[in-house]
Amino acid sequence: MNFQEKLDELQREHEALLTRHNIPDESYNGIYTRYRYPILTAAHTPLFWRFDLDEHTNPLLLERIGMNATLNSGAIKWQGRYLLVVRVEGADRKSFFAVAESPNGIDNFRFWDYPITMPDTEDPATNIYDMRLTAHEDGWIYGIFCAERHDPAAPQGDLSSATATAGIARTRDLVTWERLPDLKARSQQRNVVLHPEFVDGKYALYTRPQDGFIDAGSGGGIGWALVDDMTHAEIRDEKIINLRHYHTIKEVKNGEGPHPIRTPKGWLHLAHGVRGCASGLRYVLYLYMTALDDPSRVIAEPGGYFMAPVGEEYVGDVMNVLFSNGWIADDNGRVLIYYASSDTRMHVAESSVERLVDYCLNTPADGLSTSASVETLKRLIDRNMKIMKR
Ligand code: BGC
Ligand code: BMA
Repeated sequence: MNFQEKLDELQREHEALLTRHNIPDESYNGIYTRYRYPILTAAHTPLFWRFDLDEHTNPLLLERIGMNATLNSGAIKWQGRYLLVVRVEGADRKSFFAVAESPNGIDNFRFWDYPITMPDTEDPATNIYDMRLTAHEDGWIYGIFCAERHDPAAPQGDLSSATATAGIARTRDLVTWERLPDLKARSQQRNVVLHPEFVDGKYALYTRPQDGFIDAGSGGGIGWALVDDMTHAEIRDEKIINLRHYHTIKEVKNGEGPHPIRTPKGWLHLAHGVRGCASGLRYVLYLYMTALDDPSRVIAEPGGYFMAPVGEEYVGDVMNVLFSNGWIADDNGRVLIYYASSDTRMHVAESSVERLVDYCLNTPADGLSTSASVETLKRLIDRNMKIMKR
């Protein structure tokens, strides 16, 4: 096959992948429906990001810049369009942000031509990832993400120790981004999320204090902090609002996902929980709700996970991981949950505000022991026995 024939073939295959119709999965729990096909993979990135299309400089049509994964995406419905700010990871392990757009939120996702140029601060990060998008009532769209740097205090020869800080930027069009100073905090921070409304006239952040780069350590869980000014954001007081607990799905770590959704019965939160096991860290998703008049007060937390990996979701660069930092609530109550599996690819699941709130308010809480779980189970069986005998 000559250069042009091969290129035509690649383009046909790429177009077929991008325009593939997505299909709801058949398995039923009433709470959400997964879609069968991943919505974004490394293969969805444009061919013109990966190949030099000039036959003179690339006569063998080799891939010049490899893409490794498309994962942990922020999400926003903007001017009626479904946009993801995707964490794209190159073969060189550097993540960058790129917008992918879909007409319906379910399939036909297509990357904008250029990735986002995120300005650096005076202390440039080595890697940035996992953006949370918030269209704030102040009129800006904020993106808060993890900025990772090699730990300046690492002993010589230790090339793995790193520091995690919350990077902050804002935009009006998702094309041009104004970088603001990184969040000032006493501890390292990852999974920082901006609440969409002012609280007591201040900006409100969900935080995740951590002792080290990986270890949450004495950081007790998801925190909450009020900040006067996003252009000089500094955490002075931080309280833990959603705690980790022994022998739960969030024993080791947890972190806020996207910003919560306002519902008539409270703020609906999506988060991730992590536990350790022989095969490494297991990341699952869970939900909780907080009060409308005080978004830092938990009013419901169903026991256990909301979503955990299934099938091919288990497999990838970092096995046994579901992670979400983006969801979209449509005006009609539909909720699209964007999640990545095993740090490799993006998926969508569909639900509704009504179903997710029902799930939160009526799923039994974690009783924190086997006997409590068995009593909870027996109560449901007892009630059902009466119904089944009728
Ligand atoms: C990776 C992240 C990961 C973090 C902690 C970073 O280097 O890029 O995906 O969450 O380490 O393990
Ligand atoms: C983290 C996250 C994600 C990632 C996960 C699993 O700590 O911040 O970037 O998906 O680890 O590697």
